[in-house]
Amino acid sequence: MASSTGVVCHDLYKQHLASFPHVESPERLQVIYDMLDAADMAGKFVAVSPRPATHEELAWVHSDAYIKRVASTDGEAHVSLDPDTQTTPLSYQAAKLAVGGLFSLVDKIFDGTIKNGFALVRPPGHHAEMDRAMGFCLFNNVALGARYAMKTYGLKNILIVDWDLHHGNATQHTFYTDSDVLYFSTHQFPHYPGTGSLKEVGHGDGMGLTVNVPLSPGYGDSDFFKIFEQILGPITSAFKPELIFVSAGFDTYVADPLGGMRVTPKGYAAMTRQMMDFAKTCASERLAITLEGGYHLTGLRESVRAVLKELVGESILTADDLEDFEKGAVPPIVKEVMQVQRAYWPLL
Ligand code: Q9C
Ligand code: ZN
Repeated sequence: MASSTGVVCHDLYKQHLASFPHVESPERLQVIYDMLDAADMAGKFVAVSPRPATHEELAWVHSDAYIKRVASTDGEAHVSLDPDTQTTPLSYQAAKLAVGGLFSLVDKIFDGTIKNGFALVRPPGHHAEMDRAMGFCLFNNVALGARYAMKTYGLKNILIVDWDLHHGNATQHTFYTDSDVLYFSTHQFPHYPGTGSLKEVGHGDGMGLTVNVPLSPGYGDSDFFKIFEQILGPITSAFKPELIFVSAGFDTYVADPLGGMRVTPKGYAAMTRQMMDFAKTCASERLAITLEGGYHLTGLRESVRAVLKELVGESILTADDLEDFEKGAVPPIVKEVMQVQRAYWPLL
């Protein structure tokens, strides 16, 4: 049977920050691509070829001056755009191909080749603002992917779930007053980049379409499961997205060097199952996942493997695992989020 899960891979993604010391390293994708080539994974996925995004497409989210600033790094040995964010000669090309990877994934979902997929790209995107690089990100891949889906397929309701350790400041800002895109983020707080408090709920036409779940360190598999079940589930049924994106960071992994969370590969599998269930309920199963952070190499590899296995219906979860997550205690933050969001989502 032909697989219905796509993966976006490209060697150019490994050229960004090649032979440059950085935690957001090419090795992150190398371990993932090697895992995909191993016997137990090979042949299970549809290879989706990315194409580079154009200047005009990047301008859906970024300013002309900023796009030109990133373009000016093309071929340059090393440029620092932000204290955390550097470029090497092929970074601009890789960044355009990362954005285009999301476009190609969306195209393959809408032409029926696949029902879901994972863009295994870098650089990551959710911190890249309209006019500046931040937090290892050059262009906002997921925000541009959502704009692409709206413009190309006429979508009116898109859900972006951001489970990276860090708040996706730039994704939130892109859609803050937008009635078409619901942004939902779980993140360590207070932590980099500083945004993502409970009180940030959107503005104007976007009021109630930003949902932040700020978390102290230490949250694990069943906590994330309960947060998605209790808050995201009801909101998603009411919002009825036609397509779901996930900004999937794996820096909530239990041993990640940048964070203090305790998520394991089984937790990511369960979260993926939840996203698939939400997508099945309202979005004709359309689910596009993109890689953001995750800096513990073997943790990243095993977590991405768990997500991919879930997508193809070869779950690493047992019935007991799922029962444990379902029986888990509801963390107190759930009530706090509900109290704030009830004004916009009466079913909470
Ligand atoms: N300058 C992603 O996970 N840490 N980005 C900054 C103080 C930046 C993380 C520390 C972390 C960025 C995609
Ligand atoms: Zn992150």
